[in-house]
Amino acid sequence: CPDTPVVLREAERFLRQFHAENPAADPGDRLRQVAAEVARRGTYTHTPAELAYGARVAWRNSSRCIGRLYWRSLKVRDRREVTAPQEVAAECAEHLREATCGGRIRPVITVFAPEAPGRPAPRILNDQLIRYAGHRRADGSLVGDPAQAALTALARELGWRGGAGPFDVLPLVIRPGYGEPRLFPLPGDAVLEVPLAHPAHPWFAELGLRWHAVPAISGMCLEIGGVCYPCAPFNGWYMGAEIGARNLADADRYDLLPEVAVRLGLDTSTERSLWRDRALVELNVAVLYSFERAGVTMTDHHTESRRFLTHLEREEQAGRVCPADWSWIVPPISGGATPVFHRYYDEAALTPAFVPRH
Ligand code: HEM
Ligand code: NRG
Repeated sequence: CPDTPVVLREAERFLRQFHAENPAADPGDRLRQVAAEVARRGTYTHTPAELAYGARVAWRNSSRCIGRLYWRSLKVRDRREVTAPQEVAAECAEHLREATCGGRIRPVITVFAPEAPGRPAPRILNDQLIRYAGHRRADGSLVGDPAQAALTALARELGWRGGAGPFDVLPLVIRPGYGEPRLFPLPGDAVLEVPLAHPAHPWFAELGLRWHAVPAISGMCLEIGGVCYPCAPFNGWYMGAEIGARNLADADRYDLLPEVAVRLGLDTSTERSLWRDRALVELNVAVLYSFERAGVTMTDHHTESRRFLTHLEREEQAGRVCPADWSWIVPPISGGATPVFHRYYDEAALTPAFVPRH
């Protein structure tokens, strides 16, 4: 948490920006009020309007996010009064129900209590609200998502007795401001999943693959005007390639390319058959097809790349810098076939922001 002079400087910068983009009353009164509160408490309380604006602008400033065209539509759930782990867990489940909306996914953020001097905020130790366990077996091999092996081990230490399969939804692990983390299984009605099938290959469904409908990041800190909200899970919807070209394909994740290639009858004895590339494409076809069939919102990387360039144009027209990180914006398949590949971007780090939590 920043110290008092930094809080004050950041607060002033944020409030001036808020008033410039939301012209209303003279910011002078608000600036004086905040200065007095910071002098007294070492921090200050955002108004609901400042919080909603700050969260939307943090999305707008997320230089790794290709999905920013709709940044104004983010629904902000103000739950700053909530600190108790069981209430945080219940609100996370409600967040997921509202965000999932039967498959018509809506971008939502729930903002829990901020850090304050002498009052540490609760934290969700999961990096997303919904993640699949990575079970380490006695022989050292791993079943499920290797990226979740550490959290799965922690959940087990805390008493989790979940399954041993490849797609077991992890419980939430929530640490209060003071004290030990506790486990909270997600209620079944808060988690929508999509079984994966391929439009042309009936055998694909037999692989038993699935993925959750909503990516809800819970491991980043929302920073607004010198105030840190370490517990502020947010979600949009998936771009198919996140699942088809990374989660299911990366060698250190589900590593499915060899199996899919063999089932496709490809020659895996030489790289020059491009079996990896062909397996990747079919895996991505299956992901997009399955989400559409299930009526779950998902975008593809070609459409999203075009939308992102529209977003850049709009930001430029509004007289703003739109920071972007090429290495994250360019999709992990067919990069050069999307328009976002063929240019450079501003790399400024602007605030408000989502920052990796320390
Ligand atoms: C990253 C798409 C909504 C904030 C990303 C990435 C994609 C993406 C493809 C790169 C992920 C990766 O390579 O692992 C989308 C789409 C959305 C959406 C399609 C649909 C509405 C949101 C929302 C927020 C957000 C609502 C915040 C309010 C971010 C941030 C990152 C990111 C902070 C970087 C994550 C990190 O550093 O690990 N997004 N996004 N996005 N997005 Fe979005
Ligand atoms: N690649 C990660 C999710 C990262 C963020 N992506 C989004 N965010 N679409 C994965 O789970 O595959 N979002 O807020 O929609």
